[in-house]
Amino acid sequence: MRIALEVAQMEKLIVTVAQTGGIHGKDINPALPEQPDEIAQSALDCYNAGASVCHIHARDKKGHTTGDLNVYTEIISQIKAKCPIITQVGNGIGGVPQPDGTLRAATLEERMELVNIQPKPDMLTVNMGTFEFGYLDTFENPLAWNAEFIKRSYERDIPIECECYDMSHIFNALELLRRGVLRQPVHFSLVLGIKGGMPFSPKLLAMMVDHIPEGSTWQVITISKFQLSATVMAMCQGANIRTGLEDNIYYAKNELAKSNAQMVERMVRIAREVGREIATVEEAMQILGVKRD
Ligand code: KMH
Ligand code: ZN
Repeated sequence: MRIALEVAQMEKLIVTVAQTGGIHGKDINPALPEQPDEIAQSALDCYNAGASVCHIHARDKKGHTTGDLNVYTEIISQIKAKCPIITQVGNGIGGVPQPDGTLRAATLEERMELVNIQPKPDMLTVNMGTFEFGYLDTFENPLAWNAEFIKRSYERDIPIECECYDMSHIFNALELLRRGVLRQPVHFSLVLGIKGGMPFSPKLLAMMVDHIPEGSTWQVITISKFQLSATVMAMCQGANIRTGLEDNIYYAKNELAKSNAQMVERMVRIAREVGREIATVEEAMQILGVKRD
């Protein structure tokens, strides 16, 4: 069991904003940034509010999720032109619309291409196991494919964040660590509340945290109704924060969030109130192992 740390002994807190996501769009919250200029402007607003990492998904001109590398190029270039926030591309891409109106999961081939984005993203995520993702049916993340993705990312000096939706995903990460594929410290996102993965409960979160190696960084991702309470609970245990419209379109019950920056501002405010210091981009780069050319 982990021994609790005093807040004053905790590492500086990294705030990630997941602004867009790969599933829902402006149809359910008009403030969700879809186009590169909107994503870059929102990233700047979030940086000014205290975010040091911007988690990215790409949309085409119609707002549909896309794996087109040119769109990622545009997004990352525009963000870099505005502020130094760490750019992190989600390797799930999301649900790509089909002619019949349904969504298909992005293919493993499309997703592997993300290791080639130019300019280089500062970080990439890896989803640590295959499971039935609520909206998309099977979300394929085979261990051997993940190992190859991580290997190619490290070849470009791009650090990885591990998204774990289930206990078994933590053990998949530990297996890749044992094989020397993943490097310490591992950066974990503990994702609770996605249909098909583990639901959110304080006990399930505590069980996950108990199984990550000492020295790892972690944050909790929960969607919608538990996001605020779970994130506050986690920050009091030394976790980093992820917030934003990818995970939650609401600011409060029945009240849509006005912007990603509004979500960041609240989390920074609460973190400061509980005594956590917010990491600058430079500090977050150091903690996450981000190296720029
Ligand atoms: N949508 C989140 C629950 C990714 O983009 O690769 C998980 C996520 C992973 O952000
Ligand atoms: Zn994502």
